Amino acid sequence: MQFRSNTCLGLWALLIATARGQCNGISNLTTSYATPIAGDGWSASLIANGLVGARGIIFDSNGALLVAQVGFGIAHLTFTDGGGTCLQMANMTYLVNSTILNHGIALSADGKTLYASSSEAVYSWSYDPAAVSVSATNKTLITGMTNDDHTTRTLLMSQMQPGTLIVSRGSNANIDPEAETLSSGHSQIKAFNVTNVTDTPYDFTTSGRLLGWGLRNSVGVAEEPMTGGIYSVENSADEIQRNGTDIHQNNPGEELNFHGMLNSTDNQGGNYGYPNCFAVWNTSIPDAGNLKVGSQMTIDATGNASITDAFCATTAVLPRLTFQAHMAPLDIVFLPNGTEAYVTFHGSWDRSAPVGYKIVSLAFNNGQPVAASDSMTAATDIFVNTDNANCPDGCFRPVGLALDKNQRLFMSSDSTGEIYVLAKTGASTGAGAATGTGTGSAATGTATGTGSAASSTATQSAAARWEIGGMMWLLTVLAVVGFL
Ligand SMILES: *[C@@H]1O[C@H](CO)[C@@H](O)[C@H](O)[C@H]1NC(C)=O
Ligand SMILES: *[C@@H]1O[C@H](CO)[C@@H](O)[C@H](O)[C@H]1NC(C)=O
Ligand SMILES: *[C@@H]1O[C@H](CO)[C@@H](O)[C@H](O)[C@H]1NC(C)=O
Ligand SMILES: *[C@@H]1O[C@H](CO)[C@@H](O)[C@H](O)[C@H]1NC(C)=O
Ligand SMILES: *[C@@H]1O[C@H](CO)[C@@H](O)[C@H](O)[C@H]1NC(C)=O
Ligand SMILES: *[C@@H]1O[C@H](CO)[C@@H](O)[C@H](O)[C@H]1NC(C)=O
Ligand SMILES: *[C@@H]1O[C@H](CO)[C@@H](O)[C@H](O)[C@H]1NC(C)=O
Ligand SMILES: *[C@@H]1O[C@H](CO)[C@@H](O)[C@H](O)[C@H]1NC(C)=O
Ligand SMILES: *[C@@H]1O[C@H](CO)[C@@H](O)[C@H](O)[C@H]1NC(C)=O
Ligand SMILES: *[C@@H]1O[C@H](CO)[C@@H](O)[C@H](O)[C@H]1NC(C)=O
Ligand SMILES: CC(=O)N[C@H]1CO[C@H](CO)[C@@H](O)[C@@H]1O
Repeated sequence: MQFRSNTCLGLWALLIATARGQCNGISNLTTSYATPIAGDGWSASLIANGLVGARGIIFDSNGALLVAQVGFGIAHLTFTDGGGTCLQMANMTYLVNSTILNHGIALSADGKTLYASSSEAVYSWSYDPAAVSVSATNKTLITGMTNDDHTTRTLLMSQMQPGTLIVSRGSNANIDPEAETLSSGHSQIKAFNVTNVTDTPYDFTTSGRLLGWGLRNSVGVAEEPMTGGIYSVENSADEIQRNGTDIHQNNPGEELNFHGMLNSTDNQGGNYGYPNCFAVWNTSIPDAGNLKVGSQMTIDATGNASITDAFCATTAVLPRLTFQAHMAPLDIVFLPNGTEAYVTFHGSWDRSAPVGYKIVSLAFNNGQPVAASDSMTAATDIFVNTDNANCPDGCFRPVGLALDKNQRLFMSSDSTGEIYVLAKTGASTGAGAATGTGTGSAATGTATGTGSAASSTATQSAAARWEIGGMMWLLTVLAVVGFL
């Protein structure tokens, strides 16, 4: 009884503090750029920084956030949690130190196996979330994925069919002719049964179940929780021309694609068009005919007179939604009740006015987007930079998304090495969890936190120097990191 009333009082204190915009001594961090803006019904806080190249993120079964850091490995983060967006990083520990890991991260259904990817391969470790440790050796599960240009290999463990790991591999160039051939293995999403992989790993190109091909670089992949529908978000081509006219500012559109469900082969394994057919965003283009938003169109780069709009219309799977060109979608996650999906847009480089650099919400119902496939307004902003004219240098660049058990939305930003949390205002998200873990850990948190934070800060300043000059930054990222 005593315990319960204390918990109750604590809960009330937190709720009142949160409502007043206070965090009981837990403050959010400050940004080196203009404070970003949360959309209507949302609040946001910056809760961790100093994480070089933070990409894919996922919560473990103990509520710690695992972060894949390009060129570093996998970090384990815990937070002092006052509920709502009142969080701050308490401890950061490296589970895996590896320079080859670059983006992909997943956990088995029981939370005891960790998966991560390099450009070439998918690895697994046994993972003890309580001891915060992984096995000394890893197992190689999938190999044969090396190619140029698009080098991330997004991983998604199915919740509907535990043991099935979905892997997305991009193209080796802006326009990659090899992707036209299924046997190249380029620009494909495949599913692998990783329950009991033998000592011989799968070869990505010759093994696995094909969920889709002709997908230029589909970095975000998610499973809709009510129906099990697999969705991906695709980064489409740069610098395109049509009928000799440069149409690259507003075309082609970025795509949301549907790949069916794992318990069926319906709507699955199709060709989504690349490198021949691309989704229309802006219909003010030469020879537009009956094309509308989301139609598959040809472009001059195909160099093949047989690849017409009519050919594209009959051979390429249509996107479920299309977005403004060059926004660069990198992740997608669904609310557990399937009413919304959130998508990160890393932001454009191939456009005179920067676009993207934000998180959006897409309304879903019965496992499908609510908006029509030719909608230009399907995406609602929920977290944006103050002024995209300052991007990329003076902005966050969102990459990974993860929902915690209280349905708060966590986001990584690779260029700034930061983690943000967003929560719906009015929802008492996280307050219950906070009473258990919050206050006690705050004091002891600093000790372990400082060691790893210090070493990453040193490298962070080296990384910060990359940002001197937009073009220098861009070239370095494209050459060294090699992804959007
Ligand atoms: C952080 O705190 C400040 C001051 O309380 C607030 O204005 C800001 O919106 C918060 N969020 C972020 C993302 O910085
Ligand atoms: C990773 O490197 C850090 C130092 O940068 C070290 O403290 C930590 O023990 C290493 N972790 C592993 C799992 O090797
Ligand atoms: C997995 O182990 C192999 C063999 O020891 C090693 O070469 C490779 O770098 C390891 N992978 C990662 C991501 O650490
Ligand atoms: C995956 O492989 C395991 C072990 O071979 C098997 O028991 C299981 O049925 C397979 N899962 C699927 C979905 O085929
Ligand atoms: C996987 O392999 C382990 C060890 O060999 C075995 O105990 C287990 O039964 C296997 N699981 C399945 C589903 O085949
Ligand atoms: C696949 O799973 C979904 C979600 O559980 C279910 O609604 C659907 O009927 C299943 N389809 C088949 C072919 O079993
Ligand atoms: C579409 O393109 C035309 C011509 O370039 C431009 O005037 C118009 O603003 C664009 N609209 C959108 C929504 O991009
Ligand atoms: C042009 O595209 C058509 C349709 O895909 C294909 O059959 C043909 O081989 C291509 N021609 C060349 C020269 O690539
Ligand atoms: C779905 O979940 C969200 C987040 O918890 C909540 O705001 C919304 O009301 C729920 N919608 C339905 C129809 O249950
Ligand atoms: C941080 O690490 C310390 C020392 O291992 C531990 O006592 C504390 O509970 C941790 N804090 C959090 C919030 O995980
Ligand atoms: C899509 C496309 O390339 N359309 C037309 C471009 O212009 C030539 C003639 O000028 C047409 O034959 C193409 O169909």
